[in-house]
Amino acid sequence: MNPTSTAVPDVKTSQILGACPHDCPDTCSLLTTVKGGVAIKVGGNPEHPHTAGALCTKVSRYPERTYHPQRILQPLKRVGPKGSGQFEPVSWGAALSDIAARLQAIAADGPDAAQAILPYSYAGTMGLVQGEGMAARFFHQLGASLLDRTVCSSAGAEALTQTLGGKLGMHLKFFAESRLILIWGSNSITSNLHFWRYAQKAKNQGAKLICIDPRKSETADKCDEHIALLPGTDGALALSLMHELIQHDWLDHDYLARYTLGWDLLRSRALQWPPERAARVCGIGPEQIRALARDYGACAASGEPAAIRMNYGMQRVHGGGNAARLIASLPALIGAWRHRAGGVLLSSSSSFPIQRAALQRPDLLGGRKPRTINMSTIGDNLLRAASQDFGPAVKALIVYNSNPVAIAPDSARVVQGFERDDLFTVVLEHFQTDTADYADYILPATTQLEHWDVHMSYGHTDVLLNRPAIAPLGQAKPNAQIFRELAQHMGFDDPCFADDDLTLCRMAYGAAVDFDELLEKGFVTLKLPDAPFAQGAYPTPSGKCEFFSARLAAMGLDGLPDHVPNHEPFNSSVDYPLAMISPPARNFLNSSFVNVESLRALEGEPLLEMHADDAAARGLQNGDTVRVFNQRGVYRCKLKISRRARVGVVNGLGVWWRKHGLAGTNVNELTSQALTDIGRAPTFYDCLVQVEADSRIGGTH
Ligand SMILES: Nc1nc2c(c(=O)[nH]1)N[C@H]1C(S)=C(S)[C@@H](COP(=O)(O)OP(=O)(O)OC[C@H]3O[C@@H](n4cnc5c(=O)[nH]c(N)nc54)[C@H](O)[C@@H]3O)O[C@H]1N2
Ligand SMILES: Nc1nc2c(c(=O)[nH]1)N[C@H]1C(S)=C(S)[C@@H](COP(=O)(O)OP(=O)(O)OC[C@H]3O[C@@H](n4cnc5c(=O)[nH]c(N)nc54)[C@H](O)[C@@H]3O)O[C@H]1N2
Ligand SMILES: [Mo]
Repeated sequence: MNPTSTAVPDVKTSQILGACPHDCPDTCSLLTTVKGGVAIKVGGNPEHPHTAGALCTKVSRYPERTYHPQRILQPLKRVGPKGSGQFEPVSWGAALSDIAARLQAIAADGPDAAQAILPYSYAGTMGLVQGEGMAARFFHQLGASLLDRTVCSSAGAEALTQTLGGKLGMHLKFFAESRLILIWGSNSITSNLHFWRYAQKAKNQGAKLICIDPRKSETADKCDEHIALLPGTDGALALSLMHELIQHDWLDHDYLARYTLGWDLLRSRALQWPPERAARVCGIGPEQIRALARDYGACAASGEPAAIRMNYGMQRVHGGGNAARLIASLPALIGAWRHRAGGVLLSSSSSFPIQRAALQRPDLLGGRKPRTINMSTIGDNLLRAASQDFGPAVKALIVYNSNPVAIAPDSARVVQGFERDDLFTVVLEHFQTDTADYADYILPATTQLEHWDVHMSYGHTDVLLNRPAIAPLGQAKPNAQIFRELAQHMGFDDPCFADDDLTLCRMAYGAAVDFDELLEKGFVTLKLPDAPFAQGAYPTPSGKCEFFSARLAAMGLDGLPDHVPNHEPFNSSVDYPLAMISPPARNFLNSSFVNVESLRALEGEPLLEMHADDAAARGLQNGDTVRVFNQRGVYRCKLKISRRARVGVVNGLGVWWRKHGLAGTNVNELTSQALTDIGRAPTFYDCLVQVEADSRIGGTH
């Protein structure tokens, strides 16, 4: 067996090196076993240190997903009303000619008319080639609207950039050497399994693990302590922690003086947050805050490394950006960065020397400056009329690597937008998702087993390569190929539209990564310092950890981070007294995998977790069908009385497909389009609701 050979359609068994394409910090190295041209097993590459030969349950089921009987394997054209899901097969030639003609007609309507065309994509694949490679070239040449890709992480990303100078932090493997790990807004066992391995190792060597999360998650179960704060109150907790560190002088004065900016200002602000005040805001006891500060401060005193694994769960609220800024500031107070096992990790993305300009060719805009549309408010944006402010109404939408009808907030508005009869919608997909139901054309895309790609990671610092393990199924084509052919139909003649996928793979990192090594091993570890900020060297304008950000101040924002309350604060509404969060389900990846039967069976059905006291107060029983509702909509699902829910907070897990829900809806029927303080991100976990028994029990869907 030669693990580096490409797909050969014979009866021999071969093993092909690949990369997991999913939106997850682990970015695993895959080893696909192929027999007679068929992928029979997808496993973890034992040679890759972080993957260590093990995959999560869902990606182990990749053959089931790839060969799923409902894979879309030929182009489809809509024949029924939008949303009805009725399509008929059509040839690639006919589909692409018609799509090109429709786009050309829109673009020909005036100088900036192509702005009425909008790409909509996210991280269905994180691949640099099948993501924004050829697609970006296509939309740049066209002069289409730009998409602000904010739906996941942009509040936290902006916070890191303003504080540390980039999406940078601790290296994954050094968590194993930490003595204290705060797992902050992250259900690592669900969403960052390969980090959990290192955390376990630390724990086995005596480290203390503390989970900070409104939900008693699987991860919280395995930690030494759990702090179940109310959603959106992390900023108050961080400020109060700082208060205690200052009061007890658990500080690294030398680090603060040399490598930070704005300490006096931050110090004064933190001193306004004694534990009693923060405890009221967070809905926890002041002694929990004091204990947390003692643990964190002890590391300052002893010089033992204290680490924080933050994840994006804590930034999906109004004040998510400010809270992330405060948490990212904590390690500097105690000088945790001096040790390679100390500091914080939210994202490692900025470590990667990606050659975006070569890959995406923004120069093809040729001086045109199309508007930018925020993907998180797609509902409202599809419903906006032409205006001076907005420009033309959106007339065409090209969706790839995303399922906005299921995953974008405020579904009622999103669906209303997608239902518009005058909107021309093309969806590149593997499956007939909730979004594909509204398409004029569905184009069959290949999966990761069928195409080339290269990857970065936001949880570690290895570049990965993905080789095709099998030939494309049916008539499916890689996204890049679809855009290449569409470019041809549009008459785009720049030579860059002829670059094939392997050329694009080489271009993604250019000379910064040894491509031959990547071809051979499937991964290349970037050479980076062990402890990035041990001697300052922050890539901020001041070169310091910026507690105070002059850049934010220049944008008219508070230059100093603060606790910013939710748009919908707990206790602010009589009608909607419960806070609802909707974090990831373990066996789904956002809305991906929901249609894979064996995984759906593990998740059961859409559920709302509720504390027994909240259920009793409403006369609700476990297993009742309930109406969860607020001013935006109604979502029906089964109630699960669960110790995982704290009083006052309900958890609606996973992003189910609407069509698998009880009444054809999912949890995003309730979430709002309001944005975060910085980073223009959505606020999925900043959402008040009420819950009552469904009077239509046993009734219609
Ligand atoms: N299995 C699986 N893995 C995934 C995903 C998935 O859907 N399924 N999603 C992937 C994606 S897209 C991303 S962005 C990453 C990271 O995804 P994240 O969304 O960060 O994923 P989690 O760490 O599972 O969940 C976040 C945790 O934050 C908690 N939380 C909610 N609100 C708050 C709050 O206000 N404060 C605090 N402190 N905690 C809060 C939730 O209860 C949950 O346990 O994971 C990826 N990995
Ligand atoms: N209520 C609530 N809503 C949320 C979240 C939450 O926690 N709660 N999480 C949010 C977050 S963090 C994120 S990142 C977003 C994620 O939202 P999306 O990025 O839309 O992610 P998915 O739901 O996984 O949908 C990705 C789609 O891409 C398709 N796909 C995969 N690979 C390819 C490919 O190679 N080619 C093509 N053409 N298609 C492909 C898959 O089949 C899938 O249907 O959801 C957000 N929505
Ligand atoms: Mo995400």
